[in-house]
Amino acid sequence: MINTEDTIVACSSPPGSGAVSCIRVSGKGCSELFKNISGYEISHKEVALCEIPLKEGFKEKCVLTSFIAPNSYTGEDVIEISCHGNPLIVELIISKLNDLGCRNAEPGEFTMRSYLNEKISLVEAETIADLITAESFEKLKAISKSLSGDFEKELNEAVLKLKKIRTKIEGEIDFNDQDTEINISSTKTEINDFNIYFKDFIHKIEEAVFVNEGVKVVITGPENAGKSTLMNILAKDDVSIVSEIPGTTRDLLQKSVKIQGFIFDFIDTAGLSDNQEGTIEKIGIDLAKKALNQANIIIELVDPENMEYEMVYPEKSKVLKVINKLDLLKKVDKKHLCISAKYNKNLEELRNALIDLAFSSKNRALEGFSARTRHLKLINKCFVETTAAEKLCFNGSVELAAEHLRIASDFLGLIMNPYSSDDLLGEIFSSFCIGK
Ligand SMILES: Nc1nc2c(ncn2[C@@H]2O[C@H](COP(=O)(O)OP(=O)(O)O)[C@@H](O)[C@H]2O)c(=O)[nH]1
Ligand SMILES: [Mg+2]
Repeated sequence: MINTEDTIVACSSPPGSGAVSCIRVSGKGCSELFKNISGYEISHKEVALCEIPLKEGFKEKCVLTSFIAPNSYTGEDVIEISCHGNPLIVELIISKLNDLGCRNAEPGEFTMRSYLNEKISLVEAETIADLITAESFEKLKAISKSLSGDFEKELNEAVLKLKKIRTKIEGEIDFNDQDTEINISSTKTEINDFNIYFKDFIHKIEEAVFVNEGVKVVITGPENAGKSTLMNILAKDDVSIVSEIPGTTRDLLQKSVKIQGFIFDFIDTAGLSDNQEGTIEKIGIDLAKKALNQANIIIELVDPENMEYEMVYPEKSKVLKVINKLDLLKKVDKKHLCISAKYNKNLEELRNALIDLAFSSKNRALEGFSARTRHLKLINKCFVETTAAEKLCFNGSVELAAEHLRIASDFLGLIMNPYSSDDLLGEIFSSFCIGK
């Protein structure tokens, strides 16, 4: 059960030594605490300089800043205590606050309270967590667009479009008298239009997730094609062992690389060839299969000796076939990108091809916003339902179609308003850092 009745405390600045550390306190008990520590009555945006007695006569000079509910991050009374950035001092202050009745906050608990007090939406809360961990300027820009509401605006548009269709179809069902057929031709068109629009919307969200969480690129292909060499040159680091001995790579090796500011997670695999006999090789192949299932892009790397290599990949995979060992190639294959991983030839072309596959020109110009896999999963579930509804409507099963549209709406609704199940909220907020 989520408890929002008590007063919580945590260090909100990074752990370790620094010039200043910030301890955040939130909850109903703040006014009493403020008075107790500083001797002043709490008022909004009051800043008080005071010495807090800690242990055996040791005192710490702190700056206390107060925010009165609802005008604070959490929507509750909040005190922020700035002290010298020594972890020991932070510990002593928190321990003192524990003695005064404060409970240590769980990860993300301040932001969860902010959400529960309707200061921010769930999408905003998630975006704040992403903002804190963003490792590139491009990502920061996309996140700031989501924070200013771009993603929610697009989402609301989809919600409203769907609602309009539902209202119409449910209205027609309600007013249908038993003797007449429901006229559903315009409803059919509307669901069809919605699905066309929604497909585009899904692409947008996919790219928004790529910007935020990175693009997973799995390198596969026959043994000795140069997969590990390619991995190393893309990673600008010796991540994988390169060897002419087949079957050297067995584990999955992963490395994040920035290309034109976007994050790509490259995964080097053992490839999928069936003539790898040993148990360890087989484990490597199983791992490779798993990775392929989760890939956003698959690079199938072949070399002049294995040009006929063919594999079946998971449905809907984006596969980029690339020919390596350009230096050994007798005739350049115009249909495919030819590179040399070892001699660094046409690698820029490969990087551009990856960007083209992952992002539309709009997102490349960094006009896009950010989103999360959680959102995309729900949006995809919604699409399964609206596609089913379209089919049913065409077959004349209007009531069933309406039911699928209702479920589709519910999935979209879960992005902004998950069931307020404690477990689900706990799951979302537990990935936050402590003190946020
Ligand atoms: N000639 C040539 N050899 C390459 C090239 N790229 C990789 N190799 C060699 O091919 C062999 C197999 O490379 P490796 O990266 O281990 O292949 P993997 O089994 O696909 O991971 C090594 O001896 C590499 O040096 C290339 O562009 N040209
Ligand atoms: Mg290898």
